[in-house]
Amino acid sequence: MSATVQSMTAVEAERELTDGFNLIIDALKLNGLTTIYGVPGIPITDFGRMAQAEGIRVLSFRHEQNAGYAASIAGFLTKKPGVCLTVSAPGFLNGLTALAHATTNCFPMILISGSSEREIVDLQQGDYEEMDQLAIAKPLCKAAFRVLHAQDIGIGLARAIRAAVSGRPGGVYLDLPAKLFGQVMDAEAGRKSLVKVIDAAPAQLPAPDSVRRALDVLKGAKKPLIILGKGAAYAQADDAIRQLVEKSGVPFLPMSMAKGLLPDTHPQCAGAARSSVLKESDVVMLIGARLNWLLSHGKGKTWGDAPKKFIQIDIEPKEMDSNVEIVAPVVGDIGSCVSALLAGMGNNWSAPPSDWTGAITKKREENVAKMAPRLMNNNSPMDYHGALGVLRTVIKERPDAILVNEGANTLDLARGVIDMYQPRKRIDVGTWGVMGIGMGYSIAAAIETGKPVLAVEGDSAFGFSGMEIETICRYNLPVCVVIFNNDGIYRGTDVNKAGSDPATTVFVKGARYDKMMEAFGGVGVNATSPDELKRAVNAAMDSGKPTLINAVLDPAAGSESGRIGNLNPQSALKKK
Ligand SMILES: Cc1ncc(C[n+]2csc(CCOP(=O)(O)OP(=O)(O)O)c2C)c(N)n1
Ligand SMILES: [Mg+2]
Repeated sequence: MSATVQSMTAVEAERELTDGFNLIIDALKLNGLTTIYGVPGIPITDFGRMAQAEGIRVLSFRHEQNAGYAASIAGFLTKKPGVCLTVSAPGFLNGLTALAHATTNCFPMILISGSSEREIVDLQQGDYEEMDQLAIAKPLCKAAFRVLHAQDIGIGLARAIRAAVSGRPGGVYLDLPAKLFGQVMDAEAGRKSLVKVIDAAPAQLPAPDSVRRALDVLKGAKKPLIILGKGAAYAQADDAIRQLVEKSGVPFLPMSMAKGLLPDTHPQCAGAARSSVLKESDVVMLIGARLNWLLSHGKGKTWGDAPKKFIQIDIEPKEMDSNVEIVAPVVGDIGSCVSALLAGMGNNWSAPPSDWTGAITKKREENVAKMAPRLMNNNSPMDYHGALGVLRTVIKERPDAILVNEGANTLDLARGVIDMYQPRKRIDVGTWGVMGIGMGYSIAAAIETGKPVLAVEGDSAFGFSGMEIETICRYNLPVCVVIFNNDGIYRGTDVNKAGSDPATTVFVKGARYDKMMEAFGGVGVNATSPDELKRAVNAAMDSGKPTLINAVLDPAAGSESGRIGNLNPQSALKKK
């Protein structure tokens, strides 16, 4: 054989082979998963490089937890699993909080972690980053899979996708041992082994009887209320939900991340009359909302003494009767259930009694009027209401911007003050009230939607993911971070009376977070009054330049734990 023929044969032979690296990339692309959030390192560095070279967008973060939160919210925003990629043991563990968060919040997400040599890990012989990751992930997610052979990559990813998005969505762990990446197999057989998932989240139609029962209960109501949860926002059944609310004439209350499904300024929105409608309603229809702690479990003082009937629409049958009796369970995907209810309502549905809707409108108007002057103050240093009055207008003028929000007072007050106008534009701490979602969410929101992002962050909340402002600058994302800097957790005024260490809830006084942003080439602004804040935020939203605004708040502004101080256990022995 001549030298040329020889090398051609070698090329030919190579062409007919594929390997784990390529099969994973091909499987992801085949299923439309073209964005990865992660942190590189052994054994996935080359995988990330190759994925990038093959047209997958690979966003490198500074910490896996933030990449994980990004993936989780990408899942919420797109109904496709968000993908987070990490190294073994420590990287995996860093991503795990976000995986558990995704599961708790019903966001579809796949955490893909490289792992060490099975033979050594299982004999506990001390491998590099040794850990039985699959076993550890299992209780924290909806499903967990490990792929050992290249020919199983297609099936493995297909199972992960289905588990993440079908039924009630959640987090899935996919364990890929280092050896898998380099495993070689015949290219044709490899192609055939890939699986394109057809109809990953099949519609689940509600039983006709359950729909009739729900409508009968709703029809009999004198004081009906609809509560929209983030499951309703996730469903992307926006038109049907709006039609159901409007056709029924029933007042609605949006949970935090359901705000904007119908505008907060909608005449039927009872957001500004929340405490009275919860107490006084007689029939409550929950749409993609759970009766967990955020709704006081459907009982107790919050819900008043009047007897209540609950109708619940949820894809998960086990959700029914989780806290109180559900007289009309409707199990199915939100889109199908809402459409079936709409169809069952017919054309002569009568609106709820006007003394009920009128009383709510009156209450709402009173509360809005009470709030209005506080939102217009120009105090310096700022208080929450002065600063939020500005941001409320920013979102009103830019209803398609995405609002990210975390903190205690910063969260609770922003949720109440900032009206939302479009679905899935408000993303926040979710079911756990977790701090640390801020920058990961902001990055994913910008990447997945292409819309400008406004992140309203408590100074403590920001600290959990603050290093990712480098990531924001690196990818030049249209993110404006506003830090409500009150020098601490809840307040900056606590004093430790017992020694020289600072109190546990306070930070460095007068910190200048804006200077951090400048270190990475972003725009940093120190804003000491609502007027300055307004100018800075508008400039950032107009320019789309990565910006961080240090909003100087009165350190005494804010209360313990924001609006949930009642959840703090109290010591009977506490010194007065
Ligand atoms: C991961 C995590 N750790 C700790 C907490 C407890 N926590 C609740 S709110 C909060 C910070 C509140 O301070 P800040 O973000 O500055 O908001 P402020 O009330 O001062 O506006 C903390 C640490 C949490 N919710 N999540
Ligand atoms: Mg604070």
